[in-house]
Amino acid sequence: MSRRLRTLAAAIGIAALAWLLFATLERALALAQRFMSLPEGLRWLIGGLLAVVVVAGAGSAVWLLRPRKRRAPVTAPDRASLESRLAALRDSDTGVEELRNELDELDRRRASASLYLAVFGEISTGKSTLIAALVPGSAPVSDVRGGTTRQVTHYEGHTPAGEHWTVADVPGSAEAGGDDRERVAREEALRAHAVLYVCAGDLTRTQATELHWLGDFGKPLVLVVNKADQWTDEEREHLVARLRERSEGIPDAIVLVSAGGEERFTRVLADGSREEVRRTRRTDLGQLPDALRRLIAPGAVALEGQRENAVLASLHERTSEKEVAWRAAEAERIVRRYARRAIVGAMAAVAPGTDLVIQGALAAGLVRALAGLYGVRVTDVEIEGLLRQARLTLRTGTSVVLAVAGNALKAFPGLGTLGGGVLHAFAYALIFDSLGRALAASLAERQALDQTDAGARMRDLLADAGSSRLRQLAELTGEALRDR
Ligand SMILES: Nc1nc2c(ncn2[C@@H]2O[C@H](COP(=O)(O)OP(=O)(O)OP(=O)(O)O)[C@@H](O)[C@H]2O)c(=O)[nH]1
Ligand SMILES: [Mg+2]
Repeated sequence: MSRRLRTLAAAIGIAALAWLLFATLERALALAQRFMSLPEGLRWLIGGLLAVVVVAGAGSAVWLLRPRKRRAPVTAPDRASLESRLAALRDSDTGVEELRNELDELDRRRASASLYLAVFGEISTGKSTLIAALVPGSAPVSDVRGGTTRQVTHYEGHTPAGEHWTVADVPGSAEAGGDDRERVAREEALRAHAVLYVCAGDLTRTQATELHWLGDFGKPLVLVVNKADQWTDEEREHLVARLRERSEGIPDAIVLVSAGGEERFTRVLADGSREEVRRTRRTDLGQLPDALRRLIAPGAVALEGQRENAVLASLHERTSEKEVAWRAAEAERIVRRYARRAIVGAMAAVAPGTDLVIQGALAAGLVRALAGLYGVRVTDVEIEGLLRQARLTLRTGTSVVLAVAGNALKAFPGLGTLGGGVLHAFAYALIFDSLGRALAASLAERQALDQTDAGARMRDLLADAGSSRLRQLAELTGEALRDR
């Protein structure tokens, strides 16, 4: 179009716009005049309705346009407290070496001053193919369907801005039976300064959860939608709009790419023979290099604090899991030790036929040992209160306990050969085991000595005739009596 024609078109456009504005103004004035001539009641009613519509419209606009704030990253404990917790666990031999190694890796990466990028996402979304395009010269990726990448592989190269970086290819998540590999992938994502989260279409619920999880750790990330070659322009636009809504502002950018890769198919030739054909797809990284440049612009040193925070927060969770497991195992050992003493005590002190009475000093020792394990302070008065309640429970539950013990004796006839009093010995094993387990569970959950809660749990356990538990108690009783 020539310049004169363009000027003419612009002039016509401006005139049409002015005319439209004038017509709208005239119409509004006419409406206002008609409005003023209405009876006063009707004027108030229409005015009120208009006000409601305007306020609702403005409210919706504000809500839709509100800035999406990134959630505050999870808080991490300070390094010293984490180290002392790991040191305390080390004696317990519960595989804490792996956690210590994580701290060493944290230091190693900081010292290397290299920027780490993790390419993370579900299986077969094209992560390895994308890395081959991002880090030219990296080892070629095999082209098998699903579960190709089994471990973390690092590729060294240069960022779009020319700085040194290390890109991690990790196993895909959501693979059937691939929980361990998924854990490895997640840990690597947390170790990186920034993450590319790769998907190949709309986010599934699991992918959305994964993305939120990364967001919670405050990871700088780009959502990469791969295999864009499969969609029309309209579908791509629609997809990006939908992803923008579903990802709730977590990614720093959303970009569409075609990582490329190879496709294979079988061609039938004119003579009826078949031929395997391999074809390389075209790589189109679109806006990804720009988005990446912005993502890692602060550099490894500036992003280090955030990275360290994510690793320490994850270590805190993993350490807590180990502590819980270690305490549970330790509680089990304590309960077993006291149940054993109760069995021996029962044989020495209880004449067959007498009521079951909790052996006070022993039970108090059990409560103190368990409270100490869970770091809960208990007074003598509290212990006495708990034992009083346990005795009351027993007074009404003696027949239940003896019935359970009687059944156990029948089920494990070997116990009968150990002589008289075995019924009572077994009953005490059951009582101490129930009291100990009830208290340990209550302390673990409430971090306090809650008489009512522990009492209720104990009642349930006393009546619990589950065969594996009874078998363990029968074995303990037999062992304790033989070793006497
Ligand atoms: N259509 C299309 N297919 C692609 C594209 N990029 C990768 N693929 C194909 O997707 C499949 C999986 O690619 P990979 O790179 O192995 O995927 P991955 O995410 O590393 O897979 P895992 O390691 O198993 O998690 C392969 O068949 C690739 O050829 C793309 O841009 N378009
Ligand atoms: Mg892979």
